Amino acid sequence: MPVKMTPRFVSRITRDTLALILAGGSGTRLKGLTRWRSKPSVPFGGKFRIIDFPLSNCVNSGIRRMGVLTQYKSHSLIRHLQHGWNFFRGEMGEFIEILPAQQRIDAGWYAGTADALYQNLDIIRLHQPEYVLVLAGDHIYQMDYGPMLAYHVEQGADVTIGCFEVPVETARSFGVMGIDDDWKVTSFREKPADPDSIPGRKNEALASMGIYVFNREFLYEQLISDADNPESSRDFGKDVIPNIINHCKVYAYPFRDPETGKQAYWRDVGTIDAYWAANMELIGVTPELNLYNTEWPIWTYQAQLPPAKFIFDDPDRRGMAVDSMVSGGCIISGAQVHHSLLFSNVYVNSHARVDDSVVLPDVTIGRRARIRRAVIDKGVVIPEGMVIGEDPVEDAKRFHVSEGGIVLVCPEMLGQSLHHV
Ligand code: ADQ
Ligand code: ADP
Repeated sequence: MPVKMTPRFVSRITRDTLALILAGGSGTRLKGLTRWRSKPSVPFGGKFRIIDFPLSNCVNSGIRRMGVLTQYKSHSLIRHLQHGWNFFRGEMGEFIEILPAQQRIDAGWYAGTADALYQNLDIIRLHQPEYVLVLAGDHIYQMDYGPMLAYHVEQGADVTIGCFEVPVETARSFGVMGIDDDWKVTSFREKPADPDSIPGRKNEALASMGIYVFNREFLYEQLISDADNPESSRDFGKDVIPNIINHCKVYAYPFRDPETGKQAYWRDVGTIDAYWAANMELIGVTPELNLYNTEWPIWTYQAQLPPAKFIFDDPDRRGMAVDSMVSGGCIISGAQVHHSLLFSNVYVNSHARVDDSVVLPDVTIGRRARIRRAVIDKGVVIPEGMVIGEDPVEDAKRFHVSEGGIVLVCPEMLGQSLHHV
């Protein structure tokens, strides 16, 4: 006889959930960092990639059935998933499936986020989930999805949207919602030019995190009706969600830190400035994003590497890193690293100096080079004596210089081609 479940039986709810991670967007504002890879596979935080955050959130929340929808430049992402995310046990009903755009329905690629799901509707149906959790693959945050799913069930919602408060002046880059006293969503506008504020809090607006819990049948119906609508651009934020607000039960779920009850850490590292700043924040004494929280580990792939090494064999060649994070496999040989984040396998040679920079894996920094306020892409070899970050006019001739003055250095900008590691 089937056991009757109460809505509070969260483990049952997470087990009955299929998470679909949207990882197909192009992320063009990250410039050279997304020339050859999708935004979810951009390295972040010294040893992770951005997609590790939503995937780890799923695993840590007890959701072990996942699909990753890929499209744009997915080679690096797929390789990362194969290397690092292949620990699921099929015989226990766990899996991570890669769902590339593959023209299953017609000759088109994924037109928008809703179309990405629509084109995989038969596969989603086969898994028979009770709930579908739609996530973006390109945000940095640590979130237990269990309480959001339980809230969705308790409200009797058709769909629940994760949300947080933002200053009104930044709200136009989000979906902005209005709610009633019960958190039922009464309006939704995607990236409005004139965002509405929260009643009684004129400087704040309620922004969508772009994450949604859907009841299975409700999702199927909406995807099919969206596909039948010739006016639709086939996107959740632009089309599906605004079209259902008036006649369906759509609830907002505020993402809060479970310990403080305050707004939790959430970042969209969509620009070079935001990317640099979010990485640099981690170096601080008590960053908001706690990568050292053993209760919420971020899983990833990393090759077995020896410890970071600091060579200090001569008073004139003092190898050191201060106020910095340095990953495995790095060698700081007679060089100075200050207030910087070094990913794995970075070699900094004698008399070089690195300040306020984010250095991705497998970079070599030549002797006497000086680097300031830069993001150095994976595999770059900085020639001996090169100076970066001291003269914006010179830097702009060779590299990309962001609005905030951060210099992005990619292999091609130095005439170097890719090397695989
Ligand atoms: P955006 O982030 O602007 O807004 P979008 O560019 O569609 O929305 O990206 C959402 C996610 O879907 C990203 O992870 C992206 O990689 C992926 N994606 C985009 N196009 C895709 C496609 N064709 N196939 C597969 N994956 C695709 C959304 C919401 C807003 C909300 C913000 C929060 O629409 O309402 O406020 O997220 O950041
Ligand atoms: P990642 O670790 O993110 O995969 P890589 O530096 O290894 O970073 O390369 C990212 C992706 O870009 C890979 O799919 C790689 O094959 C591709 N790539 C990088 N540079 C080039 C290039 N010059 N020509 C063709 N493909 C490239």
